Amino acid sequence: MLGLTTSTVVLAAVVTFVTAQLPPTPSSWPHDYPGKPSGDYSPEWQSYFEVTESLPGIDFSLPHGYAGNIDVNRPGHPNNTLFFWALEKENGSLTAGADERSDVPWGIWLNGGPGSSSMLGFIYENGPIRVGPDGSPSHNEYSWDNVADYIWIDQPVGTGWSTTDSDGYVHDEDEMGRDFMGFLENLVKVFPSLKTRPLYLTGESYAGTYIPYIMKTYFGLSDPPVNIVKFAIGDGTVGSEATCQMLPTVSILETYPQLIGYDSEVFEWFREQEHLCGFDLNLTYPQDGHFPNLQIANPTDPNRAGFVGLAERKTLRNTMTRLAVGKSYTNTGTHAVRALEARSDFERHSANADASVSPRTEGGSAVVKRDLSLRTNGTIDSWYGCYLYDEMLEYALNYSYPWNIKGNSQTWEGFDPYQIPDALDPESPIDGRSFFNDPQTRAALHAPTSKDWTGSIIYPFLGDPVEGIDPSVEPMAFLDDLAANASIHNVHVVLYSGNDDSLLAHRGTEVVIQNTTFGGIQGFTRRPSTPWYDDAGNVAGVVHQERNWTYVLVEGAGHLIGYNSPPKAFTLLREFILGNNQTGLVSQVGGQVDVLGGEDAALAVDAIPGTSGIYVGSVTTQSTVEYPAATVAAWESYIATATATVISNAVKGVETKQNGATGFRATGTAVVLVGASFLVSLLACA
Ligand SMILES: *[C@@H]1O[C@H](CO)[C@@H](O)[C@H](O)[C@H]1NC(C)=O
Ligand SMILES: *[C@@H]1O[C@H](CO)[C@@H](O)[C@H](O)[C@H]1NC(C)=O
Ligand SMILES: *[C@@H]1O[C@H](CO)[C@@H](O)[C@H](O)[C@H]1NC(C)=O
Ligand SMILES: *[C@@H]1O[C@H](CO)[C@@H](O)[C@H](O)[C@H]1NC(C)=O
Ligand SMILES: *[C@@H]1O[C@H](CO)[C@@H](O)[C@H](O)[C@H]1NC(C)=O
Ligand SMILES: *[C@@H]1O[C@H](CO)[C@@H](O)[C@H](O)[C@H]1NC(C)=O
Ligand SMILES: *[C@@H]1O[C@H](CO)[C@@H](O)[C@H](O)[C@H]1NC(C)=O
Ligand SMILES: *[C@@H]1O[C@H](CO)[C@@H](O)[C@H](O)[C@H]1NC(C)=O
Ligand SMILES: CC(=O)N[C@H]1CO[C@H](CO)[C@@H](O)[C@@H]1O
Repeated sequence: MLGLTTSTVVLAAVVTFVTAQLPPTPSSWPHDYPGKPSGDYSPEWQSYFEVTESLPGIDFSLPHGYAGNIDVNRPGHPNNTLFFWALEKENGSLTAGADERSDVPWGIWLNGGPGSSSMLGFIYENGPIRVGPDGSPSHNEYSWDNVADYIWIDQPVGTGWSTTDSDGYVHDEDEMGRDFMGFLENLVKVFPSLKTRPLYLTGESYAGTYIPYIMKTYFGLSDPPVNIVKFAIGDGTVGSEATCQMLPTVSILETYPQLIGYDSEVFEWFREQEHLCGFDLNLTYPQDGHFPNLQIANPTDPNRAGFVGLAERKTLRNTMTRLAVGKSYTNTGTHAVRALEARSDFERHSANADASVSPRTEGGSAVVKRDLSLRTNGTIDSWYGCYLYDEMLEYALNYSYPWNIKGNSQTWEGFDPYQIPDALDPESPIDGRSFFNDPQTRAALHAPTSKDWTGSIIYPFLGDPVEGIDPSVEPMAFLDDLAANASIHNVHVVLYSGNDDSLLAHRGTEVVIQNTTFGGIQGFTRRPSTPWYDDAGNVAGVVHQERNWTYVLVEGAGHLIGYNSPPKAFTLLREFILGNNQTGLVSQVGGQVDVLGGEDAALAVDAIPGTSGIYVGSVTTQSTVEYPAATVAAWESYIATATATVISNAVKGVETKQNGATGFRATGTAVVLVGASFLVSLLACA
């Protein structure tokens, strides 16, 4: 495939590649372990699910837990089950009786995909086990079961250790929601206190699609099986692909100007493209009227006909249906984000046709740049169309140090869409197969023997029999309705984002919030700019809360927040998800607006600068690349002017509304460097 040059042939190759990777839809079913009760689910099943045997390589004590498969009650599909692994906060807290502990919270964690196992979260993010790059497990003291009884669930059916017959994979998100409710009905028969105890439904990435659909199903039930009080989505796919992935490009560049070598000309060029594509939405607080339904303009270059064809076949449009397969996809053992990969694959093979590329060397640090003069001249780039994210990645891999040296533009290794400053090549693997498929683990967790565990599959949605892509509309399309239901049922909402995530960057989440009416007003009424702090007392990002919606930006973490920073993820959970910490809460006190924890003008910006260092090395960080101080300084003075309008407007708003309250820092793009050394040490020990 690498030798192919004409676009038509490449298109065929790419499509074959994508189709060929669609997994068959095998059947699987739960395994009957000794002592399985015969009747309907009941507390009698607790001892069947109890995890009593030790797990391989675990030389520390794990919280008391329960695991196994539970039916989803789908008519005609008796083998359709979800797999769960539940951990008790205290011994006996999950096995409480029906009327006990009625105000004690419990939580559910869902990874995304679609097709990613939540066991990945268990061993790489927020569970008590952390599997290292060499496959050996160590203890994560920031496991979420320290805050509440927590249950990691593999879903939809067929994902991870969840089972389904080959005709039983979900057709769409509505079926997913019904399956999930069926599972919960049975789960609460086993653990009766869970029926009434407050449930916090949490997840990440494509769970940004699952969770709103689960909530929609839940709100449609007159007698729901559980009592959901809050849902929280991290780096989620709530908006469309245009909103979540293309629109944030300029704010990503502002966060990590290293991606364009701190080059203001290139930045201006991207800003022009952003404007031409209609992605320069102006967020106002509050927002007045819905944003348009953004479209991604296709390339117009005749040589890109294949790309356009690919886009029209939805293989590209629904990139996010395949996103979270991400790092864990085990075919290559690297972080191939598959649809992105397919897309980039096409471009890479055709890129030599791009005559305007003229690398040059600067300053001895292997910086090259593309000559953009005359490239577009006020029009949408004919080569990329409005696939701005793709253009940004390609630009970095081709021209920006260190990606242009360390990255492999054939395989995309060396660029981590999940965590921008991570330029490790190869990546630290996220796998877990050897741990979960160990017979000892399998038996201890009462896992199926009819299949092997894999971290991610390309989920085959039966509603799209040709390509298996999720046919359901993005949750943004019904978010006003969902928010109204949430208000009626007093369900609180938390949306959080890692500042270093490029795949589903925080700007997209902010657009989603400003495009939603909750508590009778569209969007937040004030720009988020209140700092929150980690347990060491360092600024950890921005928090903002209004009318039972909370937004949290986490600095020093990417797409997988618990992976990058277990302590920050833990504090986030304890304070803002499970907890009711009111930092960032806007309230009216005698006609005066008050924001708990204050507002910091330096945080009232489109983009908070990321870390200055880019981590390079093989599997673990060997060194950190920083651009020359003069380059950075020049950029800072440029960007302060370039974004001055936005910043001063924001601050003016704050001052007016606060009636002269003090405490605002000077305007400008103060660099908030948080957690650089912390991150390095984390990666080094990961
Ligand atoms: C936890 O409770 C179970 C019964 O539910 C009991 O068998 C076990 O010994 C207890 N473990 C600890 C550490 O107390
Ligand atoms: C369901 O599982 C059983 C094994 O328990 C298997 O024999 C049967 O073929 C499965 N049914 C389907 C429809 O896959
Ligand atoms: C809102 O709740 C109604 C039931 O009151 C339900 O029919 C509808 O599907 C729900 N919609 C969403 C998006 O939650
Ligand atoms: C946002 O505001 C800028 C400056 O006023 C304007 O040029 C741009 O067109 C606006 N964007 C949209 C999508 O309206
Ligand atoms: C804004 O919300 C409307 C529906 O209320 C939707 O049609 C539109 O696509 C959304 N726009 C963005 C940019 O999210
Ligand atoms: C760019 O556009 C301007 C008018 O908008 C035109 O005068 C100029 O010739 C164009 N340059 C090129 C190289 O096409
Ligand atoms: C927010 O939640 C509180 C209690 O949890 C409730 O009293 C209040 O009405 C809710 N506010 C809105 C705007 O939904
Ligand atoms: C709320 O969270 C902040 C973290 O930003 C922390 O500093 C503060 O102590 C918390 N407040 C309470 C009451 O726990
Ligand atoms: C993907 C891409 O743009 N590749 C190009 C990067 O730059 C080198 C050197 O100029 C070209 O040979 C590649 O085609």
